[in-house]
Amino acid sequence: MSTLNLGILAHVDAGKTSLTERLLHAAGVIDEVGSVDEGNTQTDSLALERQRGITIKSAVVSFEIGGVTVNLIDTPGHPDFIAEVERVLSVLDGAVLVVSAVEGVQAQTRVLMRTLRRLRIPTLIFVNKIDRGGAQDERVLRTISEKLTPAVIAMGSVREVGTPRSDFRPYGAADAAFTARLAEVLAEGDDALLAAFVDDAARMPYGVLRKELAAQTRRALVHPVYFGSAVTGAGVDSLISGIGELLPAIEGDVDGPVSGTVFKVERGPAGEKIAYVRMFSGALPVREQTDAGRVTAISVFERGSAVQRGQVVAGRIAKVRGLTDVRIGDTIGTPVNEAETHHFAPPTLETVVVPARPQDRGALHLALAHLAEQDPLINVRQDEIRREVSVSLYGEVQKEVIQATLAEDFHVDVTFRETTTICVERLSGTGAAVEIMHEQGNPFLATVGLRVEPAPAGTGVEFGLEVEPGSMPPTFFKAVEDTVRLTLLQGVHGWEISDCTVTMTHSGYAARQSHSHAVFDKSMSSTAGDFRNLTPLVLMSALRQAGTRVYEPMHRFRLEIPADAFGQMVAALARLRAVPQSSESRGSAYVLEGEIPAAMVHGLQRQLPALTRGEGELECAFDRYQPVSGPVRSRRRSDHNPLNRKEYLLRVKRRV
Ligand SMILES: Nc1nc2c(ncn2[C@@H]2O[C@H](COP(=O)(O)OP(=O)(O)OP(=O)(O)O)[C@@H](O)[C@H]2O)c(=O)[nH]1
Ligand SMILES: [Mg+2]
Repeated sequence: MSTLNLGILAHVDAGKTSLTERLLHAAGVIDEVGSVDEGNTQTDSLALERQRGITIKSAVVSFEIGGVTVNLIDTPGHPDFIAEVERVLSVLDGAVLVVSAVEGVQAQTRVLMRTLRRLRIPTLIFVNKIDRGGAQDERVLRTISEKLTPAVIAMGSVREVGTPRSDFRPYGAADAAFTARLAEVLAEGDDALLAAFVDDAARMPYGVLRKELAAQTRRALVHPVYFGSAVTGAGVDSLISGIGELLPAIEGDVDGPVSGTVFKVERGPAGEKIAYVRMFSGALPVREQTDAGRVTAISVFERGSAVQRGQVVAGRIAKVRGLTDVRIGDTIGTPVNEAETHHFAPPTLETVVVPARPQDRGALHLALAHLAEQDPLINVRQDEIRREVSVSLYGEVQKEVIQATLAEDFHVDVTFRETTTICVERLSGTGAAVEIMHEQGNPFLATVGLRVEPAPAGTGVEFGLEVEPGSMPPTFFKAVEDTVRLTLLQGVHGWEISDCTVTMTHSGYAARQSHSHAVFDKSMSSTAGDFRNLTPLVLMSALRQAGTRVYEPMHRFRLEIPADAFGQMVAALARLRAVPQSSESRGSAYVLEGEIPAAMVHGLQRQLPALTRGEGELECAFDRYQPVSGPVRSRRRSDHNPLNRKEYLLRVKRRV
């Protein structure tokens, strides 16, 4: 049976979870439609989700359309939980992007659509909430084609938009304007069709156009647009037909090599690890030994929830138990594609987590380790000297969720220190340094030479050799490379250098030897430790020579405020180091767009109600990094400073 793994994505509150509920109902999986507001939906099943009425974690449910198993993944829309969306993207065959007919295209809508298009994920657009007062159909369609992509085709029209009676009527062969639009848009993506179109657009058979529409939707060249309401159910049947007709159902290669991706990890009632695996090829049976452990149980998503099975085959999604060492992003079996793993910006904030009761320190570490399994980007870090633990964050809502989860699931009450931004460091030029064994106060039995060069943003750290790979035992090279990567987590100013090329230019070691009749003598022969200790000194000196600059994260903002609040708002923005780049008056409101340092976003959120009598609306999304002007904040950890040679050598000596 073929499968379609379908993601539902949108800006927060657009109606993803409500639509998921409707789809399950229409497919006959549930008898009654649950409601987010009453906290009884299938996919918002966590207590916190039900209390807050927002989705926090991605959730999988399953239904059937015309012989195809559709695994539907409901994702969170709040930007603080974008990491959940990121992990899901690699397992999708298609997506439905939900846009609210009232709010229209929003900040996160653009971020998501940009990524879906870059990854060429076939995507239908569903304009939701047509029943609500203020809903617009034509205008939203126009902004979709202006702000998201011009390659869109409305699949029908809306009657009585903005009223509870509103409904969606799909277009057909008899709608001349629709077939003309189809021919026009599809001709853009297909030369043969273009030639036929130029010849005689009116005579193109409808069946051909419809087939071509499916073909081009599957190649993510065009995006059909549906309208409806997750609350009244209007348009939902048409959307379901569209999912069946236009998105690609996959017949997986069951006999191929075993290959799957882990996109979610959770803990079961007894604390056991459960990995959500999407299989791309082959079959994974119970009792199979994998790198992460032996599979003890498998439940495959089918008609609603997951049912116990002896194996999971290509195309399907299953909950797999027994993989004790598994982590999010892991591959089971052979890797499928070397696809990029980061589609969105990493967290830009961090905060120190403080247990309310000092005796909870141990419990806190354990709890955070569990949370990091489910959310690797929270990136738990410890400062041994200050005895502090800090986590990375996307925003204040995520912080509140972490606090509530620690209290409810782990019984650890915590507070947070002030939230600070995570900057990055980038190289300004090229630098090189070398330390030769037995020379110039190099106390280690190792020779290491390194050259560092800047690399374009987003390309990561590349480590290469300019010395013969056979010139040293592989473990020594590995020690150098591992230490290089570790050291780059804290550049000259203590911020991560995430993009650069490091080349090893010199190498040397003392071969294994000993005094006659004695055993191996560490003082005469190199060990991996010599390389681990020497590398930070060399690398830091190369980095200092190259020069580094600190960059801070910047967000794009869009503010909608009452016109009379304009003057005060502009003054407040200036205090927050925000730069408005455009302003537009819309009746009695003003729309302001521009850039603001990530550090100031929370301040703006806090001041907004007072500045606008509670009427202002703010959307923010990470945009880029910008060099910090003025003094830079250093984040160098107190217990680790290879920049200070004397102190560093003393510390290494003390440790040995
Ligand atoms: N009138 C109307 N309200 C809707 C519709 N769809 C959703 N809502 C309401 O909008 C709010 C948000 O709905 P959700 O389904 O939670 O939205 P979501 O996109 O899942 O939100 P997050 O997961 O938190 O990003 C709830 O109060 C819903 O009742 C709709 O079609 N019409
Ligand atoms: Mg939701």
